Amino acid sequence: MSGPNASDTLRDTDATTTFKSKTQEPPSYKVVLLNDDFTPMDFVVDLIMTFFRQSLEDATRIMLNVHYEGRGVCGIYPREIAETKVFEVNNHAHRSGHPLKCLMEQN
Ligand code: TYC
Repeated sequence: MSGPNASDTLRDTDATTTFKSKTQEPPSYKVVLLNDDFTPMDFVVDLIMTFFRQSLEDATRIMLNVHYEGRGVCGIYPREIAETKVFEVNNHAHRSGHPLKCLMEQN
């Protein structure tokens, strides 16, 4: 047998029968970097390597994607980890005198 059964599903009340698992993954969040005209490229590459544990090659690719597309995803995390990344990245940029901004978006 395959498919959902009565013990692990919820039945919708409308005519369309859909099933929802009771054991859903917690929501994940994209941590997004925004482009600006002032933050130096090498600072952004360093920041991506440090805070998102990326290689020089991948950090450079992500930075250039942000530079040309206006924004880019640096990583996907559970809510509290994403919140900490955003806070630390924005703090680091601000303390260093750069306007770079980081935000999170639910997936
Ligand atoms: N656009 C910046 C420059 O030309 C580089 C940059 C990339 C800034 C990514 C912010 O999130 C950013 N120096």
